[in-house]
Amino acid sequence: MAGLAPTFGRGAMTNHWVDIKNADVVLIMGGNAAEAHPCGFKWVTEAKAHNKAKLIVVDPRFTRSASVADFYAPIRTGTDIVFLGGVINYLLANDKIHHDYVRNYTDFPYLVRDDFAFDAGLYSGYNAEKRTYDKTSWDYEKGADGYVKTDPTLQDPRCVYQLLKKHYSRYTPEMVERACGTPKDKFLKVCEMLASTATAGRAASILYALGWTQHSIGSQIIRTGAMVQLLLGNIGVAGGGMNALRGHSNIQGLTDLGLMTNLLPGYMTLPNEPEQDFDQYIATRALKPLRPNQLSYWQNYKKFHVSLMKAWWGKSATAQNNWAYDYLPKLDRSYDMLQVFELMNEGKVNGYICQGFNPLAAAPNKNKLNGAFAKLKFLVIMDPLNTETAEFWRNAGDYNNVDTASIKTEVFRLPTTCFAEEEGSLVNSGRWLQWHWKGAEPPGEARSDIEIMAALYARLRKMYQDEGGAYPDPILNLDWPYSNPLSPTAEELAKEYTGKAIVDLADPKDPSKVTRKGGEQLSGFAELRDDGTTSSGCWIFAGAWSQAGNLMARRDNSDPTGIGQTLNWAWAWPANRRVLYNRASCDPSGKPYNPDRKLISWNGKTWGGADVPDFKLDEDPAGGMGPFIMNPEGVARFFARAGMAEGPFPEHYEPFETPIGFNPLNPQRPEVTNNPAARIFKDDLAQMGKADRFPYAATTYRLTEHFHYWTKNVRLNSVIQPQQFVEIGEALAQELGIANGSMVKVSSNRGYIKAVALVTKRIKPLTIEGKKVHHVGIPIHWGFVGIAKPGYIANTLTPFVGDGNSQTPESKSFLVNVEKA
Ligand SMILES: Nc1nc2c(c(=O)[nH]1)N[C@H]1C(S)=C(S)[C@@H](COP(=O)(O)OP(=O)(O)OC[C@H]3O[C@@H](n4cnc5c(=O)[nH]c(N)nc54)[C@H](O)[C@@H]3O)O[C@H]1N2
Ligand SMILES: Nc1nc2c(c(=O)[nH]1)N[C@H]1C(S)=C(S)[C@@H](COP(=O)(O)OP(=O)(O)OC[C@H]3O[C@@H](n4cnc5c(=O)[nH]c(N)nc54)[C@H](O)[C@@H]3O)O[C@H]1N2
Ligand SMILES: [Mo]
Repeated sequence: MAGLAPTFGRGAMTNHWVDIKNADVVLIMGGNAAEAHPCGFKWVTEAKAHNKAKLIVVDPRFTRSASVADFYAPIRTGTDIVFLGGVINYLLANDKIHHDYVRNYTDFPYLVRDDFAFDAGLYSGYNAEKRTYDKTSWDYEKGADGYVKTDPTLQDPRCVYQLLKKHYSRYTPEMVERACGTPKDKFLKVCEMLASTATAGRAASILYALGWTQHSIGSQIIRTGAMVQLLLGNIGVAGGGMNALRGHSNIQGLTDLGLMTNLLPGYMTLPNEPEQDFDQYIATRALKPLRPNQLSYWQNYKKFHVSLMKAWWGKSATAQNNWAYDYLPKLDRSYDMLQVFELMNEGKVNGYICQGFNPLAAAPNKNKLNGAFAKLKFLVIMDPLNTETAEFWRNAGDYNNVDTASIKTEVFRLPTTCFAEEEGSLVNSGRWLQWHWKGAEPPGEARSDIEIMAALYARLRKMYQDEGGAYPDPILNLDWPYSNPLSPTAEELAKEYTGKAIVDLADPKDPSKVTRKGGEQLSGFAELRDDGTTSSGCWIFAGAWSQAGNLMARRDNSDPTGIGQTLNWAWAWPANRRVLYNRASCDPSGKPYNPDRKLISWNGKTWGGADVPDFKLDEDPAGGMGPFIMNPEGVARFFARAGMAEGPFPEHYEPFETPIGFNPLNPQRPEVTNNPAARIFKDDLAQMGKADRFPYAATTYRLTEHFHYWTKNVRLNSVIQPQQFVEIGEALAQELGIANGSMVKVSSNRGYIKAVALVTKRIKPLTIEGKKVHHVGIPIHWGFVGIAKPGYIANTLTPFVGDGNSQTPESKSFLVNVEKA
């Protein structure tokens, strides 16, 4: 089993960094961009300086972002759905929505099946035993013609608009104040500022990161934010968007290339165990349009998939063997990080490869991980640095209290290079693939990850050749066309994932004409075919290295329209498009909603402008094709159908460790206190702490001065932030008699850490359901390896529970107690 640093959040920016300067309002919520994305944050400063933009920050703490905001509102951790649901209610009740946009570009008029129901916190189809839903009823009503029924008047009580309005009518400003602790007047002020962008000429940008994802309801928080943006008509327009500010410099590339256990490159998905039939696998992903004249672009799935299989298995992927479909693993479950460490803890995993990942420090419930690693036969660490995980077996006193002698796990450390010591591309949050060049030679015995993996592959293949094995074909037949098989170059790999023609490609309309010579690089994914004549390791990257060369290496920053659309700087997926869904920046006839920040428009014959149109260039708007071409609806969804684990409309559930112990929206129903479809295992559920012993709401976060667990190996960073501290508000410090700078013991139901108390004005108690709730802030950057002061691992405290869709752990909301140490 191999573990790469998992992506703790997902998504991307629908827009891009530079585009933030076009915003009229910026909402930073569930993130702290000034601290964690200080370079990108400069575009917020640009928007304020040149566009008179208003910056709003909503965070449990008064952060560095808040300190330069125009408006700050506090919120209790884990209650953002109540807040955002309240914004939805406000926008609908006060008619502050972009009417033309929602009527034409969303599923507002779509009718929902009669048997779909929502009752006191639960949707239809719940199975309490399995903690999952049968989602059959979560769907639209279809007519005899096979298309979804609609009511353009929006009067039908079963239309999405009416259901949405009813669902969020419970999310009143009073409810927001009671559940989130945000004073009503502050909440309403945020609503007003956002509502100012419901018109065509104004846009708001939402910037979020881990403060939204790291919750047992994280994915649904993000969906609620997206719904706010759709109501305001802020998706697809310059200065708008849902902008996920990603973490590691290339974590966007990690998800794009499918390095999640359930994904294939380009957001295709691995088959599940019941999906043994190839045609069925394709059919369930190549969705037919749900409304007339819609594109449903995923109908091209087979072209992307077959091209991927050709890239991986070359001549061995044939029409006869369904393009090597049997070589792909069929998932019996999700193998996300929580699941893998659970299996390891059950003693069901022999070996684990940790590549650029320090789970002992990064994953929740450190003590559980200690137990899990001790049950392995071997652990391989590929890392330029020493890590806590590589030394999980070392007794470091209180910091890592293990019985070394009883641990039999064999640990291998393979020193790797880091990005500065190799060339290649990094994908940023704005989906730009930017080529970089080697800056230094690797020290000592370090080898690149590629060389290590190639050498590992060569030896495994040799073993299969010599000794056979249960199913050697996928290993033996892997295509390995690199000039030095032990060291594929970045250029070779980049050309492979962007894609090429395998043989001469004939024009489908005129077979006597060749449109692309065999061996040439493709210009984009439109050239991909499902007959084995093209190959591309990641269809969304197709065209990044074309016959014109390496477009990722472009560095021309000319910006002809002045709105930051530098189409010749690097290359953005998909198709070098900078703003996703940019068709939605124009009205149905193709006229830009905001002529001052025009992305594209229709000139009567063709689409064009400052961006690469998200539409066929000659697609006449009179045909009525919707702008959300990846959805079979052609429009954006308020009603998520069966797409989410918890239900089609986001509903608030308390964090698994809740300071109030009940769900303010459904106080009478204990079974809906927490997310009924979260990722959780039995023992961990039993281990959740209660407010009687752990009364304070804790959250964890980063500091500009450190990068996770690496920079405690660097002298300068270790000098600036030498040791673990926790932030405690003045009121709590006074209650507990804790002095600024003194040592405190912070404990959860899973363990404790000791840290310096930083008593601050930046955290204030909130009143939740009549009860005073204090927050405790815990930065994450220390451990027992490195040159900073040795210390505890913050994740000793965090609960082993995750989101039901992304399985991201709930690191941002749990309960602790604080005592003088
Ligand atoms: N200097 C530096 N920069 C980094 C990193 C680093 O280690 N060091 N790490 C990178 C990585 S991998 C990532 S993923 C990003 C993360 O980027 P961010 O998510 O911006 O960073 P965090 O500090 O984890 O958390 C952000 C904020 O969320 C708030 N918060 C906590 N709970 C809630 C909640 O329930 N609701 C709301 N509204 N806010 C909440 C916290 O108080 C905190 O201010 O940063 C990246 N940038
Ligand atoms: N409580 C709590 N826990 C959290 C978070 C939180 O906010 N709160 N945030 C979570 C998030 S968002 C993240 S991303 C994780 C981070 O968790 P990790 O990704 O595990 O931590 P890092 O220290 O960033 O990186 C792991 C290792 O990658 C190594 N590395 C760097 N470059 C290379 C390379 O080129 N090749 C190889 N093989 N290795 C390399 C580094 O030396 C480092 O040891 O932590 C998560 N854990
Ligand atoms: Mo991250």
